[in-house]
Amino acid sequence: MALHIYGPAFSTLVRSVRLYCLEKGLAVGSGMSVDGRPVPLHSAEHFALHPFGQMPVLLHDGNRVFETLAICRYLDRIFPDSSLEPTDAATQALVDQWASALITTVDTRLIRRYLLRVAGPRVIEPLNGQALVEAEMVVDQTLTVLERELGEKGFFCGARFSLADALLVPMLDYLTRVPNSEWLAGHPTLAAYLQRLRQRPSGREVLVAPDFAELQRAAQTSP
Ligand SMILES: N[C@@H](CCC(=O)N[C@@H](CS)C(=O)NCC(=O)O)C(=O)O
Repeated sequence: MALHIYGPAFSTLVRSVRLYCLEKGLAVGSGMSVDGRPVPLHSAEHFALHPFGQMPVLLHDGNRVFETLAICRYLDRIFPDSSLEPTDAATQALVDQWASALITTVDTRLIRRYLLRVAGPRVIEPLNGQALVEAEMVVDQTLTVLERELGEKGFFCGARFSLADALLVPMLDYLTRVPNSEWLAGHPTLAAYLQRLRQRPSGREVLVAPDFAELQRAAQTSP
């Protein structure tokens, strides 16, 4: 049964799930549609898929799963892949602790409190003045922590791609796309890591320039 992610291809978390699927060798579709029918953002049908009107939502074999971590763990159970899932408890905990920190603390600092307020599909509360300076400082501090953790490793949690990489890379990719910013210039280890992950087949397919018109198209073509 085909895997489908409800959510726009530009969403960082939709990108994370797509990267994770592709690294598992799974074909996956995505978009603001279900069974080929447009489902606009925050429509009644969207809230029927996700109680808080968020994305991504995975649809597979009659199952509907929301929350990115739950989606990826569902994929692990249905499509076990020893190359992506650590078998020892310590490495599993390392990946899980970083996956959790990336999707909460890091996502909040880099995406919700900064990126979506300077660029993105709908900048509702633009950052200016002191608030901008403070948000930028937090982004820089967070990148410093991430760079220290990555160190000389090939991937964020060791020698192999893991869920942590699928979560982190879309955020770093977007930071490099903020106009007139040079976020990774001061963090060369993260910059080289991002380049390596962009060059993988999964990165080439997913980490492309965002198309923010996807939301409008779903709204316009909805019956
Ligand atoms: N905790 C959720 C967060 C989901 C989330 O915030 N998704 C964003 C897109 S990346 C979203 O749906 N934004 C629209 C909204 O909240 O209305 C998860 O892990 O999936």
